[in-house]
Amino acid sequence: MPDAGDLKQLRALTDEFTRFMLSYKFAVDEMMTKINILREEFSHRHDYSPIEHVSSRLKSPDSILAKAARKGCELTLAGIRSDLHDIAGIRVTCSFISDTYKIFDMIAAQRDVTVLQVRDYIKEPKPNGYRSLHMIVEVPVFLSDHVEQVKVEIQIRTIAMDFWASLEHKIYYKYNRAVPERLLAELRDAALAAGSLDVRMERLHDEVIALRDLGGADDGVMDARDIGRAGVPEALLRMLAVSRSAE
Ligand code: 0O2
Repeated sequence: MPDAGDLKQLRALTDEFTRFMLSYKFAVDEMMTKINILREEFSHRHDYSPIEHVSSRLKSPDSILAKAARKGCELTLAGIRSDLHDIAGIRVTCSFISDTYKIFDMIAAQRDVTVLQVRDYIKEPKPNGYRSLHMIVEVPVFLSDHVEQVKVEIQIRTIAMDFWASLEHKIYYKYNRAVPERLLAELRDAALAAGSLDVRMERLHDEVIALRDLGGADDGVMDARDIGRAGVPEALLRMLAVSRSAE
């Protein structure tokens, strides 16, 4: 049975690990706020949002330990903090390839964000077909007695890239990392198809934007937040007046 000293030490270690994980949670909160502000402000200024979806996750303690062992990093919190870059992760899904670079630039331009590493798997896809734009950033987290610089991995990709990556991830784990060559070839093929779909969709989108800029018709829908702000057509007002006087 553990004695009081052991229990005290266990409690102190648990507390230290909890504070370690909390710093990553706070860093994710900071980055999510920044990204949501960019998303809202961009849609307000440009009438469309380059971001379709944002999600975040923290690596589980088991997965942190497994990756630290795999990378041969020093098994201390300081060693893990310095060598593991993706304990905190954010994924930003965009409609179009150009949007992924827009988001990247907007994040990198923030004064308190330091970009530590960039991996552009969109320009240079991985041999298996994986495409995504990765950045490791560091953000300050203001705690009660000190400021900590915390790393966050941000993956930015299109819907098609994300669809491919989540399917590939599932297949990879289903086959316990030993995926049959036939499936690997199909995945490479699907990645190429997703790549050309991205290019076609962006070209179509650019055409639609050009038409709209020439004064094309509106698309017939409105955001619920605009109720009360959008004007009511004169013909509709006249119709309401007629039906009211008939009541
Ligand atoms: P999980 O389970 O998603 O967290 P480094 O961290 O720099 O030592 P790493 O991890 O190879 O080296 O960096 P890289 O290549 O930037 O990959 C980081 C993350 O990108 C991975 O984290 C995956 O989430 C994703 N990723 C990279 N390559 C692939 C791929 O081929 N297919 C899919 N589906 N995702 C990929 P983890 O920790 O490997 O996995």
